Amino acid sequence: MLGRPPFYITTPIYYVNDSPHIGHAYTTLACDVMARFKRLDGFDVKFLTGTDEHGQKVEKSAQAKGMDPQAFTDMVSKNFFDLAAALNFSNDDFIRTTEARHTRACQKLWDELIKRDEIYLGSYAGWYAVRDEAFYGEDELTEGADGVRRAPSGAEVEWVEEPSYFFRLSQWGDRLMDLYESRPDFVAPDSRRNEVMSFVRGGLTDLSVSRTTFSWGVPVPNDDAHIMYVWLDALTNYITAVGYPETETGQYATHWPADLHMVGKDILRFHAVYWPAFLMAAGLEPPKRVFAHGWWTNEGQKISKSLGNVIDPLELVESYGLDQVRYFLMREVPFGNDGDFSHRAMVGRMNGELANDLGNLAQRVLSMIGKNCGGAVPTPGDHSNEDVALLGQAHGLLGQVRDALDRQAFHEALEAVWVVVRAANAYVDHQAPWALRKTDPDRMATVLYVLAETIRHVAILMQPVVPDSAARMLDQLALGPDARGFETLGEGGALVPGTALPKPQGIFPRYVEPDKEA
Ligand code: ME8
Repeated sequence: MLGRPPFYITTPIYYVNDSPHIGHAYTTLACDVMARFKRLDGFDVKFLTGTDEHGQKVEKSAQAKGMDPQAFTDMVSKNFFDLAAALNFSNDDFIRTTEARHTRACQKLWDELIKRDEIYLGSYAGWYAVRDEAFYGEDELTEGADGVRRAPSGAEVEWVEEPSYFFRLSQWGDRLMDLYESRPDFVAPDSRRNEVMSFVRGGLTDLSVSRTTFSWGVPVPNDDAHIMYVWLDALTNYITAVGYPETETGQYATHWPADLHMVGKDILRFHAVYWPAFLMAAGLEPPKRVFAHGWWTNEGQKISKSLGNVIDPLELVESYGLDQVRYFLMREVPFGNDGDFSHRAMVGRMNGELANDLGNLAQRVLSMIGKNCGGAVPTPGDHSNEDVALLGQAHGLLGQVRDALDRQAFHEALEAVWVVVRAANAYVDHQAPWALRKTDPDRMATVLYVLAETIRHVAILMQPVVPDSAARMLDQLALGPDARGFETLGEGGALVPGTALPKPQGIFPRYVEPDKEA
């Protein structure tokens, strides 16, 4: 196929039982950074997010509000939709599982599984946790002092007995193990891959895939008494959005299998075990990769509604600034590990790295150019070894960032950029262009040119993480929309001496504690 290679990335679709919080923002942000990077790197990206609107949990939340489930889901789904705009997410599609396109896809997948004898009618008697929308075996439960039985996630379980269709999951263990073994990148990070493999190795039982005791879901074709189990419904969103059941044409043909399903560690089993089994059973390709990231705590405490410490991403943006929050979330913890949100850590990164390291560098260099080079890109002379070394580091960045992001190592990508930012700061101090102004103005011009080129590389590569701020840095270098893609990195897109530059302005403000403000 000629043209741009496809890249399809998805977030989980979020339950509409509650408002979006930092965890939801985090997963979608990670996908946004990937999507923006891949677009700049020449890929034909499809970036999907959306809301999971069926099931008992959502039905109960609607009842608690005294609302009709559809009206309730319309209301809550909008909060997730609006979050995408507020956090500058660049998703190309927003799917809602109550849409007609999705019902059609689910029912078609169901028919296919029935046709292939992968689903049969039986009856279920066992434990169910509404909060997780998951079935649990007796051996997985614990009973607290209060006599309440709980799933490993802490969710309360209830006994359920009802007629149910089952998916023959027990038949898929060997083929799933083959998938994990033949494609070591299928589940990441490695520690999670090991968990999934030991779960499957432990033996799989058939999975209940329909419910009869409530009605808020996709109807099972040809059996009105049943609605589909919400996870079968929800997982199908990933193929609905590329046009399933049409598989020969359209986005399914170009973009399936998905390159990356990004999920939190809580829902890995559904994505790395059930989902590939459903797909393979229907004769469809499993996704290429599932990455399970860690969970955030708030000032060291588990985030929960009952503790009242849920972090609202919009409030964070209000307090610290959008790009500052985006940078912090991607930089603070090795992606995959759990992370702790604290005001101290947030301000540390914001002031130390964005305001001091990068903001000051750009401000110093651009104001020196403004004052001493007639406000235009200076004309460089011969390069010294130090110039060549710094430019070499800047030119090498794309390869490093690409390699890190292909592994979803966002923190490593940012660290690679910061190695260059710190080198540029050391170079300014060492070259002291302010002193050269009188003694050797030609050398000053070369030094400032090398620095401006370095800043150009940093700004272009920071676009996926801090899109607005990077755009302002590129504006200050008078680089138009066509001069911001990765094809301009390196010498080919080098700044043209003599180009007039606008008056520089600070990009990353320092955080000042409200009580210390003048
Ligand atoms: O599970 N830290 O939806 P959900 C980091 N509808 N991420 C967190 C988090 C935290 N403290 N809390 C939540 C569902 N998340 C299903 C998904 S997909 C076919 C169906 C993030 O609203 C993380 O990505 O409970 C987690 O997997 C997701 O929110 C769960 O969102």
